[in-house]
Amino acid sequence: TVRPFNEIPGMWKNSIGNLYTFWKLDGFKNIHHIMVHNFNTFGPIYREKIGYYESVNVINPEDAAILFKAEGHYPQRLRVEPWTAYRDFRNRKYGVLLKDGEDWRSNRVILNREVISPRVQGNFVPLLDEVGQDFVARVYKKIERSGQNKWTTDLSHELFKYALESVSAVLYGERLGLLLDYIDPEAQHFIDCITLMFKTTCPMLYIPPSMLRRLGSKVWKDHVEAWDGIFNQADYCIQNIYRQLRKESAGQNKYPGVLASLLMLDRLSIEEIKASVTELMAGGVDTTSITLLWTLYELARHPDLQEELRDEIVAARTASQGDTVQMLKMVPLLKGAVKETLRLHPVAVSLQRYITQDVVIQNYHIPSGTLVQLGLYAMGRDYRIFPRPEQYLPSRWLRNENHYFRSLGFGFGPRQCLGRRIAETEMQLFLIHMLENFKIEKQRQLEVRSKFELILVPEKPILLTIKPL
Ligand code: HEM
Ligand code: 2DC
Repeated sequence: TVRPFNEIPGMWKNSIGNLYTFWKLDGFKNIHHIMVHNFNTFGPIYREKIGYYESVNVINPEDAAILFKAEGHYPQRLRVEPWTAYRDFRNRKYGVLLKDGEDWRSNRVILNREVISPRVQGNFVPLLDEVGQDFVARVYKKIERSGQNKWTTDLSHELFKYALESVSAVLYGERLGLLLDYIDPEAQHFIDCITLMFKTTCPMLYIPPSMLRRLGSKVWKDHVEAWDGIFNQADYCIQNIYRQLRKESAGQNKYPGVLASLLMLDRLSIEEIKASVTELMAGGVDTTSITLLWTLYELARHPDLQEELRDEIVAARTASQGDTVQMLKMVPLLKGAVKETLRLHPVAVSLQRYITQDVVIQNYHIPSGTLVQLGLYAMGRDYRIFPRPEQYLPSRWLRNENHYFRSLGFGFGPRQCLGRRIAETEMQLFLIHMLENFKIEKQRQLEVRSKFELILVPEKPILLTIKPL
């Protein structure tokens, strides 16, 4: 017999008390470890309430399947209140990230065509390939300047620039030039604003932004400043393309980028295009750069694997005879490496949906309308789901294994990551170019853990040494 909702284990009765304990445990930074702890305490399902935010948490792939089957026609995630509060405050439109219902769906369908459909992948490859080559050239220069035939550094700043250069190339069809010696202060400011925006979101997940705003709190002010910086820079880039497009009657054969394609398609209003392109630009920086940093960190810890990947890449390069799109179809282990990185170091601590029908999970009844979260970080490290979870093994993701609802780093279904194709292509090309040219090593260093800054990021800097092959 199915047990009632109110019998689900967990600490869901005293939400303010929980918020206080959470605070004392430095829970804002440790939400992923707290979730692991909760699954260990309560089992594969638990209910919780922290501040104003209540949810049921699950960890098993089979339960993820039930959750996504109940997501309905207009899948809805946890609303990130500070993000919508900013837009309401400044009177700006929501983009696809924040829209819901039919409004979300009609926008998403149009964006899918230009951003994630296989049709456009071929357009992105040459643009992103060029950025990858420029990154390699920049690393050679740094190595040369060091005079030691190697370069030891915290690569994160370079990776942020690489990611912004990549996503901008795809969105605007032209290069910003961030990988040159001169650092554009505007671009650097944009990058800093994204980091600040994520960081200041965290406390406001649990304390309503409207309240913090009335109290004139610093975190709300910083949050507004961060989004202002993001929108100003994106507006500037968008205006540029818009003006160009009106001058030169577009045409030619050159791919003009996502923004120009959307403008010419003329199915979304300019304000809607701006809103979603801004989200794409902001969403395309920390996500891919940090995933690449974690991947390099894992490769540095596994020299043999590095060699194996290099062999795969060399073989694919030869077999594809200069056709890069073709080449990307011949590197399954490399793709496995990115999946393996996202298993151990996911960007999103959880995936969530408000379910639109009653379901039964772990023999508990869960009513329609409940926010159900899949603990992505906890799932990736559970030995019942991934044997020897502590080992970095890209070969887990090769064909013969069971992947049923296990590869969820980009989410699932029609509401999954819109930037997924861009991110995957950008990361694959980066790793290909790096492995073709360099060996990655690391300092003697302890394990680096994750901390939660809305997305999960390394708790401390990762120092890598890059040597020419
Ligand atoms: C949504 C992960 C890169 C833009 C999401 C979601 C996840 C995610 C988990 C929520 C999906 C769901 O609820 O099912 C990642 C990871 C990335 C990455 C792991 C890289 C390693 C990017 C990039 C962009 C982007 C490069 C922009 C170019 C977005 C947008 C959404 C989203 C706009 C919201 C889509 C919607 O609500 O319809 N991402 N992302 N992401 N991501 Fe990404
Ligand atoms: C954060 O409890 C923890 O891809 C919350 O590119 C639940 C939650 C809800 C939505 C998630 C968020 C978490 C992490 C960051 C995500 C976001 C949806 C999209 C966003 C996963 C798990 C992200 C990073 C987007 C951000 C685009 C933005 C900068 C315009």
